[in-house]
Amino acid sequence: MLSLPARCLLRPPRQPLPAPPRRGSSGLGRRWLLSTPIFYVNGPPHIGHLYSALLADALHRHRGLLGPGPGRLATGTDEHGLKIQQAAAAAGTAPSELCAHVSGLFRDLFSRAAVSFTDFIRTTEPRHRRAVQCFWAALQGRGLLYKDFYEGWYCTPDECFLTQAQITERPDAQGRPCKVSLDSGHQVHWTKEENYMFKLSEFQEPLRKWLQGNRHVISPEPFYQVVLRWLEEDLPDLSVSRERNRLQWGIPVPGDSTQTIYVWVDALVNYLTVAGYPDAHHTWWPAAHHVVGKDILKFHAIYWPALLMAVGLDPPEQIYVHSHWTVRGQKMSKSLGNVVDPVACFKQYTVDGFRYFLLRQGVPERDCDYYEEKVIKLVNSELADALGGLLNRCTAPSINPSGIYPHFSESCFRKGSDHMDVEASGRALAEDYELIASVDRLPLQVTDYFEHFQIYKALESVVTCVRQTNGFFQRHAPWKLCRDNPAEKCWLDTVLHVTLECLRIYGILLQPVIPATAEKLLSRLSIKPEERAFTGLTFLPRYHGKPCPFEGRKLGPDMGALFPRLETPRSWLVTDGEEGRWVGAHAV
Ligand code: ME8
Repeated sequence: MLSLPARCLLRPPRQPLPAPPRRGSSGLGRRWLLSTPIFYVNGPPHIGHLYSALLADALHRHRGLLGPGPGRLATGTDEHGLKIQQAAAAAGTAPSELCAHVSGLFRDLFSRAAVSFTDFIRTTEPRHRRAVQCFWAALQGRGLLYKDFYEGWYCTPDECFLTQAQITERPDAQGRPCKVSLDSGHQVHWTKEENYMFKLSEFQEPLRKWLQGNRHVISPEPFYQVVLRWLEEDLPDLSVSRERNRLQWGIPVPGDSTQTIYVWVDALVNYLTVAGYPDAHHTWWPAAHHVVGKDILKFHAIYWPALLMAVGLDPPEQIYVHSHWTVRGQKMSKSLGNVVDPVACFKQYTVDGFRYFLLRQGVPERDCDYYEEKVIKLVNSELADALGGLLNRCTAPSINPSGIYPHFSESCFRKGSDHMDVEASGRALAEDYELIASVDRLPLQVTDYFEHFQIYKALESVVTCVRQTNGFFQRHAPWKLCRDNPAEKCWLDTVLHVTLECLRIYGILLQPVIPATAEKLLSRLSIKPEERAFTGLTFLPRYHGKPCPFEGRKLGPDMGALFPRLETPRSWLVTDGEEGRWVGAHAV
């Protein structure tokens, strides 16, 4: 039997609800506990799951490069509930086997995708069972649970209860009328059973106050507004258990063997489990930053903060919400057979190529569409041609035979106000000064975009600078300059120095998104691991009158093209739906 800490089981006097907590600062220099949703194991992972994990990974890596606050990134699998119980029964396998297998697929995918998770939680683990039972005992101890007969619509694929207003009628595959969730389109069933109810209605006002006092706690902003609107409607109490005879695959209610804890309460508590609840969570809670899809916003922005307040804990510091990926304009679904296999995408576009595509094209505010040609075009144009081409051109032995980080000459590229005077500014042109100003601004801009959950904008601003640098290189055509002429050599080296400096900044800033490519780029430039942090990042120090530690340094070995151009494909791989097996080629 699992032992719960005594404080979970005691029934403390009912305490007043805690005051709505204040949102923390942007997180710089503070702890952060980033999380992805934990994913259901009724089917293999697809690109939507990968996208959530990549967003969280990029944020985690970015924070790590800013230092110095310690951070964690948790992901994992949600393994209990009716949906999994039914999926296992349909597959003729034990739920535990299904869970172990599919959880392994998620874990492997995230490892392969270079998701830098520090914890991978499975809700079937003993540490989690103990946390959930302790959490339940705390709710009960505060008098916030009661038993009642619950009657209403239940949607098993979404694992949620719905009101009459949240359902509609649509014909099923055989044309028979069928009740479905308005939101997800999944079928619903009428249920009537005795459940434990959580007094969610008591939290309507505290939730409102919390949100009003923390205007940035849910981002992007339109999702914050959605939650506020939900809170203007009725907030009924929430059924938080199911009868054990219907749902065996779950954590039993402590002290009542006839009931199983509702899978969403079970799942949400995972964020506390990874923080060390019930014994050691105070170090990490409430530094929680959840990345979630818009489909599970209500669970994270209403139920979860209310449950936390109910046990006397602060709500999470931040909820980052993203929209969904569609495939060639259609919702991704098993029944349509258009579920895109991320592993096949890695084979086709490389890991960094696909990471780049998802994070560059994914705009959290709106749904984004995946199709193969778009990936190839974007990745070839921005990574292979613009970035890789630039590195290739400025390190080519014909142009830089000594293979060093060349010297910068102030007399060719003068600092400051005299740049309007062409004579005084040496050989630099007005556009060159614009480039310097853009790259100077870039690190702050990128950090600002990351902090505002706009990674796609951070990438857009890097690409704009990469293109500007290509323009600079093209404009001064260093391949036409003669090394034997001292004045030309000075300018040639300066053009190369500026270009390499730009590439160094891009390599450092791209680390959170394309870690392997950034590593290759920075190694080629001979930038040491300890020189790759965002802190103290100075672009072109020689221009600013400071010494440059890289000047004169031997470049790293040439390991070939930075990013190989992708072939135009003849096929794309999809799963065949219900069984989630990977099938062969589909003509485009
Ligand atoms: O809801 N585009 O798990 P789930 C982008 N276990 N992201 C998508 C997506 C798409 N088309 N489809 C899914 C659950 N996602 C619960 C969560 S958390 C305590 C419990 C992503 O397997 C997105 O993050 O259905 C979405 O919220 C999540 O996967 C749902 O995963």
